[in-house]
Amino acid sequence: MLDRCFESRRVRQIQRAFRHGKVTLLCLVMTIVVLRGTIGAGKFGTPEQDLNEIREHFYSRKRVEPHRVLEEAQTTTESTESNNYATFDLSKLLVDEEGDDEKPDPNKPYSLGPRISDWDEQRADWLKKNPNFPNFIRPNKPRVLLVTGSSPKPCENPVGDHYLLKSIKNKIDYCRLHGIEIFYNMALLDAEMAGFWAKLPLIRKLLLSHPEIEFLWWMDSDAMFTDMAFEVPWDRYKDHNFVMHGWNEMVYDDKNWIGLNTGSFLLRNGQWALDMLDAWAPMGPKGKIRTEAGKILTRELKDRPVFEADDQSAMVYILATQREKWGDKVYLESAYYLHGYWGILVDRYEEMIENYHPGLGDHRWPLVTHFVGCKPCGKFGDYPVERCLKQMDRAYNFGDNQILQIYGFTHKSLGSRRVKRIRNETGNPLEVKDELGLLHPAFKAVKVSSS
Ligand SMILES: [Mn+2]
Repeated sequence: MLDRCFESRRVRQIQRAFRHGKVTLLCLVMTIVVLRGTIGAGKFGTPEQDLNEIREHFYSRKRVEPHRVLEEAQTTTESTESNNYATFDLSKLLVDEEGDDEKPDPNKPYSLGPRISDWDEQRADWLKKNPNFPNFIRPNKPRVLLVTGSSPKPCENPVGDHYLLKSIKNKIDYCRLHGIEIFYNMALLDAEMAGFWAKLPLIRKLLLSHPEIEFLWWMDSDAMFTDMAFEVPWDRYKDHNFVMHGWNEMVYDDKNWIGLNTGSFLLRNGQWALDMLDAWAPMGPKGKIRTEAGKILTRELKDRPVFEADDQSAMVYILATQREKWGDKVYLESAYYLHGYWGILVDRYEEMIENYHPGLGDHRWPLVTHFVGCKPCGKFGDYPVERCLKQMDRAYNFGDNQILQIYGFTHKSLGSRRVKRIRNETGNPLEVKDELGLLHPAFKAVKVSSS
């Protein structure tokens, strides 16, 4: 009986030892699995390689130190802060600092800055003293600065920021191909001129800081280049200072508020531009001035809805009422789309691809597609959000196809982010010619002086 008792106890002991052994073995296997994982011996590692790497792993603790530190930091802060970007509440970051801006004097008329009346002389003098910064980079090829920008704050919906990224990528592509410099602004330089008026103080500042710039090209963030091959006919504007898309009759005869568009325009650096900005600015200051000016504009201009004064209506008003003062230096361009309204263009892209080719810039292949009334970064636009975003994707892809073809790719369709190959790889990459000649276009060539 006692023996039997001892017998069964031993059996239990052996069983327990076995169980322990199994656990130990499991631990060993787990350790090797984990070590292999962290060291990354991968599926191709031989046992010898594994051993070597395990040895290296232990002898070079320094190398793995940051990993360990990160893990510790993660476990200690987990309770209060999250590492999860997907669920992070953005409003935590968007606490607005209290405004300590100087309050404008209501008795002083608004001004963009100190009065300058000899800018042409100052600039000519500077250009003479700085021959390495010529305002023309080739004959008939002015030095151009494309200026665009967006709000200092993130968009209302994060997807808006994604479209801003697409929009700047699109502009970078065009500017790189055409030898144009680019400036992206995210700072509100003058709180008085928030909204569509913010470009005025910015443009003035850039003209005065960069005398080497001959033309400043303003482009809204909601406008995209859809013809990467079209070069602006600079020679056509040699006697003009201000180029906007528009029609003389619609502006000067009809005073129609959409007779021109200020979403994409060219302004020549000079005293004339400073004077024009001074004439343009007075309806801009926010509050009572902008509201009251809006009433005048709605009353005086054709078909203008009731809303506060905007820069475009103000420009139509200035030109229509002071044509003799400004008209001879303003070129209202309608031979190509310096600005093209998206509503009449985006559904025709396939038809354009079928019948035409880039480089035309006009209704056959628009230089710019401008998403007037879509406000992907704001709260409310004039059109359904889905339609705007879908069509912006199409415009982006339409333009991007001309970039991708340089490298032998294209979007699967205008609605698709994905791309496909359009030619085979070759062992003689330098002999490949892209269809549009955009890899080394003539308009990008730099003339090196022989001295
Ligand atoms: Mn716009």
